[in-house]
Amino acid sequence: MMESKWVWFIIIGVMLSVLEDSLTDACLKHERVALLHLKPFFNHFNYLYKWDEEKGWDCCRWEGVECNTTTTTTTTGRLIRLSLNSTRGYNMGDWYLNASLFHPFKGLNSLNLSYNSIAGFLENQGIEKLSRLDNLETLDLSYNSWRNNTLFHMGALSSLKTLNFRGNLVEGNLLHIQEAFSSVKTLSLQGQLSDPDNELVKVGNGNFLPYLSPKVQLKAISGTFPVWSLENNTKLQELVLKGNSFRGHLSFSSAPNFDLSLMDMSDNKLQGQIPSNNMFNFSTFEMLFLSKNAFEGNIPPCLNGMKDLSFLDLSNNHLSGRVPQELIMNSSFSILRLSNNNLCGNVVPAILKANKLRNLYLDGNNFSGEMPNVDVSTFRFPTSLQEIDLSNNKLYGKLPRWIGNISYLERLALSNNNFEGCIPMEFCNLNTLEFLQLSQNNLSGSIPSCFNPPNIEHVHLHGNRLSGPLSFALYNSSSLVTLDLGGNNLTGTIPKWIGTLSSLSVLFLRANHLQGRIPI
Ligand SMILES: *[C@@H]1O[C@H](CO)[C@@H](O)[C@H](O)[C@H]1NC(C)=O
Ligand SMILES: *[C@@H]1O[C@H](CO)[C@@H](O)[C@H](O)[C@H]1NC(C)=O
Ligand SMILES: *[C@@H]1O[C@H](CO)[C@@H](O)[C@H](O)[C@H]1NC(C)=O
Ligand SMILES: *[C@@H]1O[C@H](CO)[C@@H](O)[C@H](O)[C@H]1NC(C)=O
Ligand SMILES: *[C@@H]1O[C@H](CO)[C@@H](O)[C@H](O)[C@H]1NC(C)=O
Ligand SMILES: *[C@@H]1O[C@H](CO)[C@@H](O)[C@H](O)[C@H]1NC(C)=O
Ligand SMILES: *[C@@H]1O[C@H](CO)[C@@H](O)[C@H](O)[C@H]1NC(C)=O
Ligand SMILES: *[C@@H]1O[C@H](CO)[C@@H](O)[C@H](O)[C@H]1NC(C)=O
Ligand SMILES: *[C@@H]1O[C@H](CO)[C@@H](O)[C@H](O)[C@H]1NC(C)=O
Ligand SMILES: *[C@@H]1O[C@H](CO)[C@@H](O)[C@H](O)[C@H]1NC(C)=O
Ligand SMILES: *[C@@H]1O[C@H](CO)[C@@H](O)[C@H](O)[C@H]1NC(C)=O
Ligand SMILES: *[C@H]1O[C@@H](CO)[C@H](O)[C@@H](O)[C@@H]1NC(C)=O
Repeated sequence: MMESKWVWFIIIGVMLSVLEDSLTDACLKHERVALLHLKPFFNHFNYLYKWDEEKGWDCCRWEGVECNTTTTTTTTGRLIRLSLNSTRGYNMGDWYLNASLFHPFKGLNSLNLSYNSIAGFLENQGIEKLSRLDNLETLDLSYNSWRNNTLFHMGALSSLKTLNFRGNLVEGNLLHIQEAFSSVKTLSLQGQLSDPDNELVKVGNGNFLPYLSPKVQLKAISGTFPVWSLENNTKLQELVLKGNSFRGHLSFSSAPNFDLSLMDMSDNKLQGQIPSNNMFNFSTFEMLFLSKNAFEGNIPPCLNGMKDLSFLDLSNNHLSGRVPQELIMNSSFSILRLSNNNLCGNVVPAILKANKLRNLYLDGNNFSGEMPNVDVSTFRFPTSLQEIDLSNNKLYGKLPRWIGNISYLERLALSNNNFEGCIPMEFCNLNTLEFLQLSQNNLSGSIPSCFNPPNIEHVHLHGNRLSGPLSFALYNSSSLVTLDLGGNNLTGTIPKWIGTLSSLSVLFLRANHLQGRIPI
């Protein structure tokens, strides 16, 4: 008995060691050994204790390790992704990494070293040491203590496509490091750690996040607009220099001739007019963000000539004058944001003919005009609209009934204008509405009792002259989070159904003539 048991052990042992390097789902031995050499440097707080101790010899099943299951040869290696992010622990003190430890991973495609307090490589090693990894396409070095010199040598990584360098200790004038980015397709040099992330994402439905995620990021960069970043870099597709301190005019010394589809210069200190000559005719632009600068003057009509431009953000500048009508009517935009400037004129006729616009933000300007009431049975509506923000302007007149025909409207903000009259019954047709803000107008009459959009989340109606009892409007709105009806002339008792709104967390009813208690 004893003897045969030992024989089995030996046979299994031999089989394992023979199969080990050829099993399709198992890691290669030399890669496992290399991982075990790395482990002590990244195992603070015992993050990686499971690696060999619990998960056994198949390193492809270890935390943060991903293998290519279709690789059969040992020439490229099997390990393709290594995520060592946050494995060192915060505040462990800066340290220097031995780049040679990564050399065995010949097939490595993606390496994540973020949040590890790495200050650099060991003496006589530069980032170029990693250039032996000729399959490396994604490198995340964010939130460490890398300094300037790392960036200077980034060019050595010829296979690199995406580099995240956010939150490191790089500063100074960028002019010297341009050659470092010759192969990187996405260049993003973003501002301080404390900057709120991608404020723009909030305006839409979040779909733009992937475009905006910073890929290369530096701290506190200043100077004039870095024309060089475009001129000798014809492969560049996205330029994100958001949240820095670039000053002066946005200007180009020669007719642009490149592949740029996204430019984000928002949150800088650029000033002067937005260039209007053909120097700014980027026919390849799909997204252009110039918000939070000090641009002044009129919006140049040439922006309308960028036929593929779908997202334009000029908000939070000092732009004045009228908006070229075509910008709203005939452009290819799906998102147009001109909020918080000094723009004026009657924008209503253009809005009525908005063709492809999905999100329109014109809030915080000096726009005037009256919303006309038209024959709802024949009028062609701007049906593409999903979000409209016209708040903080000087619009007036009655709320038009045709708003109820904008079938996919999700957000409607008209607060702080001079609208008057009733909330039309047709608003009850807005079945996709999530956000309604009509506060600080002169609206009167009662809230239509049929108003119960199934997905409504926020309703702001304060500061009007709405009257009558709270009938059955919103009584069924389990998604309602905010209900602000303060400062109106509502009467009657507070209905019991308010206590049954399961998501409600903000309720303002003050400054009305309502009676009774708020049911809890
Ligand atoms: C996996 O390996 C196969 C064969 O070597 C290769 O064609 C493929 O590109 C590899 N996949 C990745 C994601 O590296
Ligand atoms: C590392 O990053 C990946 C991807 O974001 C994440 O899923 C994982 O939890 C992170 N690891 C640690 C230890 O935080
Ligand atoms: C790297 O890890 C960080 C932290 O977990 C994560 O936010 C980031 O998305 C990861 N990067 C990649 C390229 O997966
Ligand atoms: C760096 O790692 C390599 C490979 O493991 C090793 O041969 C070398 O001695 C290490 N260098 C230092 C300075 O520790
Ligand atoms: C672009 O390249 C040309 C030719 O190599 C060179 O003369 C010029 O200075 C470069 N421009 C910039 C801004 O680096
Ligand atoms: C912009 O460039 C496109 C093609 O590159 C051209 O057809 C168009 O006429 C130009 N527009 C202006 C205003 O220069
Ligand atoms: C804008 O579109 C309207 C029809 O929708 C058309 O009549 C008008 O000519 C267009 N204007 C321009 C400048 O293309
Ligand atoms: C707003 O426009 C009106 C004319 O419609 C003008 O009288 C007023 O000065 C403008 N206000 C601002 C702040 O530009
Ligand atoms: C607009 O909505 C009304 C109902 O409020 C409907 O009678 C009318 O046919 C709609 N018009 C169009 C063009 O869809
Ligand atoms: C509000 O509308 C009423 C008429 O319905 C009018 O008398 C009043 O002046 C308006 N108030 C303001 C502030 O426009
Ligand atoms: C509120 O409604 C009452 C009648 O219900 C009316 O007498 C009063 O003038 C209204 N107040 C305001 C500010 O509209
Ligand atoms: C990066 O290092 C700092 C301090 O070490 C210098 O002040 C910067 O000028 C330098 N930046 C560049 C681009 O060389």
